[in-house]
Amino acid sequence: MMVHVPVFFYLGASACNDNKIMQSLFLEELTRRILVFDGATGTNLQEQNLTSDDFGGAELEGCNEYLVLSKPTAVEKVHRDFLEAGADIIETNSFGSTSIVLAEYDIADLAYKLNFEAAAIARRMADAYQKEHKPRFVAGSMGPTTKLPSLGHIDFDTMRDAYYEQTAGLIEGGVDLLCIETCQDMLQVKAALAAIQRYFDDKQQRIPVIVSVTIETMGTMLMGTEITAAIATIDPYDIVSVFGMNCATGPKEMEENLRSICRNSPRPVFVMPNAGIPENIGGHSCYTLTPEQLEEYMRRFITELGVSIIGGCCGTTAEHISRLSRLAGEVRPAERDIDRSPMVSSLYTAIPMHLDPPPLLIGERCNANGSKQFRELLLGERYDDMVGMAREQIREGAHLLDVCVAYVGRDERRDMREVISRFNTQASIPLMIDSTEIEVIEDALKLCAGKAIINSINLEDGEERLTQVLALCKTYGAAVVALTIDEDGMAKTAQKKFDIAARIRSIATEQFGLRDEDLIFDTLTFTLGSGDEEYRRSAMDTVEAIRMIKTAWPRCFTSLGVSNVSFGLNPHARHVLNSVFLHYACEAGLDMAIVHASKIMPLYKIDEKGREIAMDLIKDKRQWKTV
Ligand code: THG
Repeated sequence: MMVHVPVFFYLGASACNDNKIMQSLFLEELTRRILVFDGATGTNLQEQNLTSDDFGGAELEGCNEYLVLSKPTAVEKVHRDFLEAGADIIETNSFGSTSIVLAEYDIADLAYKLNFEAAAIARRMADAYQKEHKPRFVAGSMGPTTKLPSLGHIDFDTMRDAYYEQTAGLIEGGVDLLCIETCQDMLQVKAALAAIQRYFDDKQQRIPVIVSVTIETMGTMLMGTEITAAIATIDPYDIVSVFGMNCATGPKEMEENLRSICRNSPRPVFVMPNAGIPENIGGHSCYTLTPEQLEEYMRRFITELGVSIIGGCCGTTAEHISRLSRLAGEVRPAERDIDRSPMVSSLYTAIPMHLDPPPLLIGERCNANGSKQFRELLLGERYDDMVGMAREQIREGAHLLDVCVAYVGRDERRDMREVISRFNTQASIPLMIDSTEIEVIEDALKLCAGKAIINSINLEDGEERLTQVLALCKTYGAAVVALTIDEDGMAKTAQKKFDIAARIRSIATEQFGLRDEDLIFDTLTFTLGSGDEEYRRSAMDTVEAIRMIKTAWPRCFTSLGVSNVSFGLNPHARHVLNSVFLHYACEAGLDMAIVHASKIMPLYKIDEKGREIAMDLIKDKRQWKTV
């Protein structure tokens, strides 16, 4: 879907409905002009030829973050040079100031203090250069740490808590915004965002947040994440005001991915390239991109792609920033054509939630209740072989995987962790977490680097459990399947299904700030295979409710567990009925379906007789009985 949106629309129309963030002077300035970040901190500290004493002793040598205590004048000089060059925003010298990184120097306990001091120094410097027509801002730098949670180097909670401490130090030290930068692993970004959200909730305040990912020369993030997957993963987080990329390469190598960001991310776009890819000159690695060259790339990025925040990463000097500052005064960003199609993502790739033609196929076989093979692997704790089943479903055409490990007598939390930690890196497609247990769902979300879907919520036991899961959607940036079940049980009529959907939608959007596109309604698929009188008309009600939901809220999604419809029939009849039912539901607006992908047949492959019998069954044509 193409929507023509002027570049600053996202801010003007309120990126979120929180007044405080709209009062941010930084975001206001961004609607008026191109803003310029500073250049490299690390390389410009190195230029000063600091001694072991400057670092506070041999054991701390190389720990740039400690300089805010041991040699603050060195940090001030970097800030001053960039402010003199015209930078609107300076970044705190706190890239590695989480307890995770500082532990390598045995100073993990100084994390809060180092962040606070880094912020305070930058604040003082920025304030000294503050002018009414040129406000200066301080961005709190939050680096990726040295650990990759998707590879199991660190668990989510430990990482989140370390980022929380960094957030507290930076904000209490006086930063205007936070910059989660040089991101390598989207699970790391989620941990940082969970920390920041928690801090905002605890203190009832918020400041703008930038997320900036690093795309390596191979064209993906270090963990293999494509740019569209990173965009999809960030999309649900309304605390993120700006999205972009920095580091690893020069501007030339960034162009294609930057184009994707400008096209697919609704937020203002940020770019901070290195001064080229370092070249080995006389045994030293040198950054060789000149200020003029950087300026020319940036001019195009602004005027052709619509980038609105620029700066420099490794190897960029005050001279580079001076050029960019002058450029910013001369140009306006291009208007962007933003494609706002909602996506889900794995660690690696993104896929639209509405395929054209539909449906999005959700593999049903990684379900301990839905597959004997999967259940037996689970009982044997053959977790790696379960990955094999996931991969088989991908080969068979699944776009997404439903994962259910609930089995009586087993520890579902442990099984879910074992399975999701593997699927996250070893299955390439997005995941649907199929569980009714809040702890199981949360454990799974802490291991999913992409934007996942929770399966499912309903109102069977009232609103309490439902609201707990909706809160998880916000914290972990997930979409959710909502079943049309309420306190009276499973809705049978189309109207009742629609009414329950409406009730869930209003709770999700009004109380939790979810968007229509985060909601996937499942209007319940009962079996027609048993001949049970009560359910003879059920398929029509299910499909009619899909139509009503899609008509009322076109941005909401719909899904069905299609194979339920044919329980009790022989395998061939099941495949025919499932396929015909799926086709029929898609005509009414069904977006996705949980299926055995390889067993779904296109209608033309089903003989006419089979199609007719199946349709008669679906439409409850009584004459079918006598055929
Ligand atoms: N809605 C939502 N989630 C769901 C369902 C739904 N999750 C579970 C289920 N329904 C969808 N998944 C399946 C999985 C397998 C089968 C049916 C639905 C199935 N399995 C074969 C059987 O039981 O005969 C077993 C095949 C085997 O053992 O290999 O039919 O409706 N939101």
